[in-house]
Amino acid sequence: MSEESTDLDSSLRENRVFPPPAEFAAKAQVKSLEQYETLYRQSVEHPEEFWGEAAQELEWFSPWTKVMDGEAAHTKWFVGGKLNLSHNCVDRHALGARRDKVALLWEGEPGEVRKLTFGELHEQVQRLANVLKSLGIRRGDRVAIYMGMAPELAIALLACARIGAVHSVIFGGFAAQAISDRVNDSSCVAVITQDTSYRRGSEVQLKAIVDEALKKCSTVRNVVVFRRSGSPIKMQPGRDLWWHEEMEKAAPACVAERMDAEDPLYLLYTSGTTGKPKGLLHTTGGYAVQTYLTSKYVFDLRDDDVYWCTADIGWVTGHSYVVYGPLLNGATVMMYEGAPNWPECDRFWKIVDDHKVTIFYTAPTAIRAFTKWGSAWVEKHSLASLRLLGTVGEPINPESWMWYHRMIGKERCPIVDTYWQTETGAIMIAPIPGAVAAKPGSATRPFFGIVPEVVTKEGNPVPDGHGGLLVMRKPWPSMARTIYGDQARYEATYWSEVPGSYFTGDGARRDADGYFWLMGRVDDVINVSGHRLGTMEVESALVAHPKVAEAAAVGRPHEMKGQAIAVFVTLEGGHQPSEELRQELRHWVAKEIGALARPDDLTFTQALPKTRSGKIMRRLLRELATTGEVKGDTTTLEDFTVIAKLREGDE
Ligand code: 6R9
Repeated sequence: MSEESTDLDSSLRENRVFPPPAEFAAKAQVKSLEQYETLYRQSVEHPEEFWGEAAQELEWFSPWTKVMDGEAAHTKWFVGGKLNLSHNCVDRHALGARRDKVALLWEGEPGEVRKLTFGELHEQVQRLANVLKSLGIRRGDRVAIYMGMAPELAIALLACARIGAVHSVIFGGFAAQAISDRVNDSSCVAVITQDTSYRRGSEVQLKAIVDEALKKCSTVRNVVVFRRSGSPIKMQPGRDLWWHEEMEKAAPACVAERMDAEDPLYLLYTSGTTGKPKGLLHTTGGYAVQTYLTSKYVFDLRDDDVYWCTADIGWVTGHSYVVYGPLLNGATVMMYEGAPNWPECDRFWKIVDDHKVTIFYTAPTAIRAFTKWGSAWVEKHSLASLRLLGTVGEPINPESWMWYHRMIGKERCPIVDTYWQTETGAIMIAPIPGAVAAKPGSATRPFFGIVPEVVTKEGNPVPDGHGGLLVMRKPWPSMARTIYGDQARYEATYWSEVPGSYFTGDGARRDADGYFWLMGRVDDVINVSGHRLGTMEVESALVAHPKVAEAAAVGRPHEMKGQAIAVFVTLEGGHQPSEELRQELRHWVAKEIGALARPDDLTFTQALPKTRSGKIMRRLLRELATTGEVKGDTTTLEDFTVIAKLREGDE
């Protein structure tokens, strides 16, 4: 056996390579591997030159004196430069050639369509900025936003950015307690919300949840309420204001604040490994430059694209790749309000055809759902407008990748697997689609200026082909600058584990071609008899079985082996759990990866516990596999009944 297959550090034994389609590469901004490699080399050898040049493509009120200054956790970017992101996302286009180009192309779940040109967006953003000002909101104040996927959500972000208020978007699926915690952590002075929002045919009571949350928040003076459904809600006199009434009264022009490059732009909370959510703080200049440049190159954006990232703006992907990145590029951004399976499982494909979407960016968890629902839903639609596909959020198992490539991309569209984090602000590792060949399951090679490395706990480089910790050796413009109110935790979590480097918390390996293979969070790596196994490998093997829909693998302590593998499996429709199937699947994994990977425990379940952004909560499964119950924090869990059902054991 080769080194590769005995070393279970490196396990996704995937060796298919998909070069950029010639037709795509011919028109792409970066057309060949040589061109990528030359640009990459220049970008890391002369980062100040590289990022400085990229920044010139945006509009600055006054230039920076130094591209970067300081080091590691303390790096500052575009020192002294003044700019405004709302101005760059909107005014720059509205006052130029794109005034009548559609900026936001929105479809509500019930089916209505709205189109806002850059000119219209410009007016809406300025009016809302004036509304916020009229409420006494000033530069530096924190404003919480709790909305569904309406154009007004994007307008709210841009209006805050315009006046220098720091937005803190709270995903519309969070419960009241999560809102109170986040609002209080950063002392928000106002909340922007809406009456209700549509999801799978029913209404989410956003305003009522805000009312509940604000009982525990003393710093909020006002609540601005966008009317989406018109369903009856309670308005608290003196505190609550209707969006449409205030917008009508507000003046249509509002000069954008001159923000310093290092001024805060937004806060976004992530659920870390500990109980308390971390409010990651992103700043203005560096974030603008890297979201702009990654959107331009990774999605190979062209002026006639209809770009659709299916993420909710409540997550970082929505911030960087629904709002800021594409709008900085003057792109037409598709937004959809509701569920992918409403009214039927082909809603996304219908949207792609109806609006001639050219770029489609989604999460592996969604792709697995589409696979489970079956190809017939896809085959009803042409999807001929698509030219590029993307994924984000977790490693994609090669099975799903192939399905995406064949069924959605019709073997014509490159797939960009984009690796990054809330903390990194923008894409870090992803193929430049006209230049770098894809390998299913690999995020491939670093973006310009990014220097990832796989290292040991001590920070020593790990040889290619072996697993280790993924770090970033060099700072990058869009990195989060701190955890709000907790600089010590920021430095301890990200900049102290591996001295001098940024620690991602992910395990990875690099192959001989310099491709990065993400192996999941390091706390998700299972160590069986001294051999490390990515949970992802076991899952990937299971999902490749025709009867398995989804799988999650975790480690639990084991006397002899150090750790044993516990897996949780959901079956494709029409298949029933049985002892026979349990043995078949254990054997299957052993056959796919090696006897070492044979799951010790296999639990059939109807659903896996997931965060609202679709990530499997392995922490909960680990706890369940270890102790037989779940006591840990479940605030980000999407469906609480899942845990109760899992606890009951096999169904
Ligand atoms: C953008 C986003 C970050 C974590 C990250 C990693 C996982 C994201 C990935 C990926 C493998 C990819 N992750 N993209 N793993 N391949 N293409 O998802 O941010 O919600 O903060 O999650 O997601 O484990 O550390 P966030």
